Amino acid sequence: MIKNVFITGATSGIGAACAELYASHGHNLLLTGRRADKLEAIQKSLEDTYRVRVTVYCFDVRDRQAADAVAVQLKENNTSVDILINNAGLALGRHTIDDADMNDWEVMIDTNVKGVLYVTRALLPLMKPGSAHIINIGSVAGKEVYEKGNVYCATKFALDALSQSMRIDLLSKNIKVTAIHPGAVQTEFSLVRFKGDAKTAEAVYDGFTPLQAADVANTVYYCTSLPENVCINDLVITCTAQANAIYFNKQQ
Ligand code: NDP
Ligand code: 8X3
Repeated sequence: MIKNVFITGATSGIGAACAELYASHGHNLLLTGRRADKLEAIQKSLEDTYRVRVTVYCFDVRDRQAADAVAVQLKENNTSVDILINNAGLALGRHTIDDADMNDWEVMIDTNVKGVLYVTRALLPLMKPGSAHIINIGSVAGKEVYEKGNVYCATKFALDALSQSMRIDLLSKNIKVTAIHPGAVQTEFSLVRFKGDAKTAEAVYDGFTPLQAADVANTVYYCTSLPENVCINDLVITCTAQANAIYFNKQQ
């Protein structure tokens, strides 16, 4: 069955890899992000390659009105959402709590927590009881805190709590909720975290082979391909060289 898959943060990394994978399986895509040029390029490439329908919505998940407006548009077009992948998110900076930039805190909390809430709340009326599925991309940072991870970790702990809450609140509607918590994935994540400092960003992956975005996308796809009576609730995925948020086996 062809599904409508709504992916936030589809302009790079895990979101873009999910878009490609679902397109390759013939599903229709509803893709979001803030970079219009990237969205348009991905739309064209996926439509040309896979002959699927790709609709793009350029908006910031921190903008509640914008999320609501997308939902209104979908409703007017009679479009339901079968799979919602709450993926848009970021870390900004890596500082101790007495040294961090408080503006970075605001952006992380507004994006990683409130953004997920705004999008989920707006789209839930378009999700059919009995068949819809929400995937929340958490992090190992939402399972263990690490030094200088403070607010980023807190947002992912919050997302873990919200995933558990959503699962309970949507139980009577038979809407599946899966939280996927990746360890280090080589994407634009570190470049964003270190504000364009490519050297520091690349050094994050020194001495070990991290996950690639496609590894996470394959896992997301697997979770949404299971029989109707099966739901993976919570899943931690790391590369082989990572045990949890803190312990790595790095080669010198
Ligand atoms: P990327 O930086 O490659 O992708 C992040 C995506 O989120 C981009 O498409 C970006 O799009 C979008 N995004 C960020 N802020 C906003 C916003 N305010 N509104 C709309 N879209 C936004 O990183 P990843 O693919 O690695 O990250 C995806 C998710 O995975 C995040 O939630 C991250 O926390 C999580 N994660 C990442 C890990 C890693 O090591 N890479 C590990 C564990 C979890 P645009 O800039 O166009 O808006
Ligand atoms: C991203 C993984 O370890 O950089 O969520 O926090 S980590």
